[in-house]
Amino acid sequence: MTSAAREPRTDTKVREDAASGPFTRPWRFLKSVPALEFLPEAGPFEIALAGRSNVGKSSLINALIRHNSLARTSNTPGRTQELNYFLTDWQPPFYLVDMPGYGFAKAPKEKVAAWTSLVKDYLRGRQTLVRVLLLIDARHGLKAVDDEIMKLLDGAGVTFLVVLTKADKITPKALAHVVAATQLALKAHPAAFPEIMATSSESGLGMEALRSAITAILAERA
Ligand SMILES: Nc1nc2c(ncn2[C@@H]2O[C@H](COP(=O)(O)OP(=O)(O)OP(=O)(O)O)[C@@H](O)[C@H]2O)c(=O)[nH]1
Ligand SMILES: [Mg+2]
Repeated sequence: MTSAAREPRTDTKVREDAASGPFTRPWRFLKSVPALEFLPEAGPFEIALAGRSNVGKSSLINALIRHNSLARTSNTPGRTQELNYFLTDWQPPFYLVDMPGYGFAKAPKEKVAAWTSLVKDYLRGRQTLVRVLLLIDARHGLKAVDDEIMKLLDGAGVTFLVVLTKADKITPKALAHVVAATQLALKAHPAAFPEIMATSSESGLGMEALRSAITAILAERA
């Protein structure tokens, strides 16, 4: 998918305090979107977090924005069941979008099918979606369901950055191994950034680098 919304913008300027980044600003929850018809009016850039259920999407949002609980998290896969929009007062304006997970979840089959369709339709069709952070559990690496989503993103022309999560749960050696294996697999995906990020929402590993990467995405479009 191509759209003017993904081109650099000329109508907004980066704030003068750009060095501090949007993640030092106060964030708030905007709305929950259970179906595409409830999406907010397209305008601000959107950066969405995708990944298997329980991979740590909501936790990563909280870690990025330095908030304990703005995005709801749980031990049970299937916690987030709608597209949840978060925003701050940054220029250019943008939304972080927390998404339901794909793959196994502890929820009724029909519900899982509905939110999986919602996720796929959103990823394929949202014009203002400028980047997907594709979260992969560092303990498990890429799975077949991730491949399916990566192919969808390749087909839609939506660039994605792979972010390994829960890096605190494995040894540095195992982490290096999964980083190398993942980077190799990404060569088959034209929409993937070749570099990936290793993070932990628990320890804060990689969080500043990810904040900078997101700030850079916005600066490119300012
Ligand atoms: N040790 C560790 N645990 C984490 C980390 N990130 C998330 N978790 C835990 O993993 C579980 C799932 O986290 P969530 O953030 O709810 O995951 P999610 O991807 O939003 O899950 P769904 O909304 O169900 O798809 C929770 O028990 C978190 O505390 C991390 O970096 N390290
Ligand atoms: Mg969640």
